[in-house]
Order: sequence, then C-alpha cells, then structure tokens
Amino acid sequence: MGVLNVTPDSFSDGGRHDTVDTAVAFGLQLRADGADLVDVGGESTRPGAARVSADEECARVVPVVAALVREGVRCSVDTMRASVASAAVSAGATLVNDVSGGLADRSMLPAVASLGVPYVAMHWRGHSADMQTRAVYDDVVTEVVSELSARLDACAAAGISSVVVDPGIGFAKTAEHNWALLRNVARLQALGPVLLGSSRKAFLGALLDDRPPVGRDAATTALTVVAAQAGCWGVRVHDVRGSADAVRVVERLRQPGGERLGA
Ligand code: PMM
Repeated sequence: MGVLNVTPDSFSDGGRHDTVDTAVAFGLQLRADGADLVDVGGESTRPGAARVSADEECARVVPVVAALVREGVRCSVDTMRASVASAAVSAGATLVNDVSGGLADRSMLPAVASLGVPYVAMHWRGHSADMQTRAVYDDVVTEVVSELSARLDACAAAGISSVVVDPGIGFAKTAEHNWALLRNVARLQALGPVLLGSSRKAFLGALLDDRPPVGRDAATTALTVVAAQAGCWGVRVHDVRGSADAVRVVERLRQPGGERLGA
C-alpha cells in the first residue's frame, strides 16, 4: 500500500502533492513502483496535527481517487469520517482505511457495512492533538490485541464482513511500544489479516541517530521483510519500490526449486 497524502502538513510528504495533478502523477508512480493499492488521505494524523473540515477533506481526496481510478489504479481512502469514506468509495475507492477503527465517527462502521468494501481497523486511543498522552500501557501487546478485538466485535455487529487489523504504529505509542508490537506480530495475526504502517516514523529516526524522514526508507524496507516473512496482509509505505522488491524477494525464497540442480 503506497502512501499518498494530499495534505499540507503530513510529517513526511506534507505539501508535496497539494494539487490534483501532482497527486495523481505521484499515485501513478506508486503503482509503477509496485503498489497494489494507493492509500489517499486528506487529513494529517501526525502527533499534534489539527483536524480539517469534512468538506476540505473531501475536496482534497475525491478528485484524486476519481482520477487514479480512471487510470486503473486501485485506491483506498485513509479517513476517520463516514462521509469522506462514502464519497471516496462512490469515486471508486475499494477499501476504507480508518486510523480510528470506527471510534472517531460513530457513523463509520454502518457506512462501511452498507458500502460493502473491506475495512482497515487501526488501534487508536484518541485524536492526534493529544494522543501521545495516552501512550500508557501495563502490557502494550495484550492491551492492543484486546482493544482491537473489541473493534472487530463492533465491525461484526455492524455487518462488515472483511476486516484487516493494524496495531497503529506511532499512534499513542512510544518507540518501545512500537518495537514490542513489531516483535509480536504473530499475536496480532491471531485476530486476522494484519497491516503495518511503520514507514519513516519517528521511532526509526530515533534508532538511526535522529535521521530525518526521507533517510528512513532502508529501515522501513527492513521492517517490510519482517512483515512479509511473518505473512502480514500488507505494509503501508512511502517508498514503494524498496518494499515491493523486498516482498518479491521473500516470495521467491518461499518457492522451492534449485536445491537439486548442483553447485
Ligand atoms: N499511519 C499514518 C496514516 N495512516 N493508516 C494505517 N492503517 N496505519 C498507519 O500506521 C497509518 C495510517 C500516518 O503516517 P503518514 O503521515 O505517513 O500518512
């Protein structure tokens, strides 16, 4: 899943794709680089970010989704709002990626159920403005699994048939929490298919002596290898080329053959 933020303020690519034409060109590049899905978002969720109005979010996202879908690109919409999800699916998006797992907008789960598309439910404890104050856990893996499990119950009750879970790397989590979750992906996979969104996030910058976001792609690709080997459903990344290549390597290693061909 390639990241396409049509926002002025996302932490890594904010302001880079703020016209429809530049956003669509970038989405086409993500597909050419190997993305199976281009994830179009119109609201930054970086720690401390302010919210935008639903109208503004729709105005950013819908024309980009429509144009990419016309070009045959599969799109997801990254939104916490039912109205934006519905408008993007009407424009051709085929998956709703909700970083709040249905908690930010009570209309979201019924809307997704009636749209009939798959849904990504991410672990979330509150809006970006103060989410890091909620990074308090006795046992982060057990608590994230249990909170995601409650979201899965809510999805089932609403009638959503296809759900991918995401631990929400960097959302109400310290670096230590992120590493613990990545070390325990198998426990998340017991819930269902797993999406991981570690790309360029601050905990990788901290590991790499405070390197800025664009210098974190090799570390991101390393985590894609880990995710692919664990059998995750997907990764959400900025540098699609590196991750798509990594997935192809892991898939090729899984295929037997050559062992009997001699040296
Ligand atoms: N992270 C961001 C935005 N959307 N969606 C999912 N499912 N998982 C994530 O980890 C996630 C997300 C924030 O990163 P960005 O500013 O690079 O988009």
